[in-house]
Amino acid sequence: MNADRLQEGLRTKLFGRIILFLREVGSTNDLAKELAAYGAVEGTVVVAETQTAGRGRLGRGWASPKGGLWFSVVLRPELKPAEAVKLVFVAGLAVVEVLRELYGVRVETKWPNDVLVKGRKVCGILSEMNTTDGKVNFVVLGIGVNANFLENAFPEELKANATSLESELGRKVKLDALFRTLLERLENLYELFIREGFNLILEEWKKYAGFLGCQVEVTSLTEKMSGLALDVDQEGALVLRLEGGTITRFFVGYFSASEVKDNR
Ligand code: BT5
Repeated sequence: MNADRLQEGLRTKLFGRIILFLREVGSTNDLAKELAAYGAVEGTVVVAETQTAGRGRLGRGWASPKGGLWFSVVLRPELKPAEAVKLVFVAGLAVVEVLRELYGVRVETKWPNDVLVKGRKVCGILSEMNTTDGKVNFVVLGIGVNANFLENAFPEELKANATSLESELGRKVKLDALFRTLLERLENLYELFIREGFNLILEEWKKYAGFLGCQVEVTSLTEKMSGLALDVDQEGALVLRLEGGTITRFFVGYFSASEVKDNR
């Protein structure tokens, strides 16, 4: 990845006007949250070639070898927390649309934060929110795309469930171009979400949701449940019909920066 060329021809108003590029960082989300806490403007982006402590949700790790696209965007939406949690769908939709358009891969969305190819994860999204008294100070949206490396770069335990663009396409992709296109789409969909609300985003996102109508297993903080995935509703909740016929909903959680630390 060429740091000087990341902004070349970038057609955004706000996203990526400030880009911090690092060869190596613990986690782009952590650094972006730190910058946001110091007042970084909306659209500030942190990109890294590798992450030594890449993070998933709930304290899980994220393998981030060289060749992947690992970046985080600082957002300052004027939304209530219950609305801002839906940003994870905005990011998922942006990734799915761009990967389909640029490379013709049949990627799908999986509730709430995954992008899959043939059932294997090619991208993960980590949305973290910082709030005070029910007001959103900032959201950091982290996106990790397994791009230019093969399966042997994954730790053994991930190989069955993870894939990369290079594995799927049989060639490398241009990371700079992927980054710019993603950032542009993300900004467009973010604006749409702020202007028009969640409906359009959700309807589009659901078009790519291969899991709907399938038997799925959901792990929440407290329990594991399996059932038929009926829908994702207006609140971003997964609607599941359990074996006995009971309908239950799972919500997308969110963590403020401090809560994430406390949970470890
Ligand atoms: C996610 O969490 O999928 C969110 C991943 C977000 C990564 C980006 S990279 C830029 C930014 N900076 C960060 O530190 N994070 C964000 P979750 O749904 O909790 O999934 C995590 C699980 O996915 C792990 O427990 C593994 O099983 C699996 N996994 C780890 N690394 C992977 C990879 N590179 N590809 C596919 N699966 C992976």
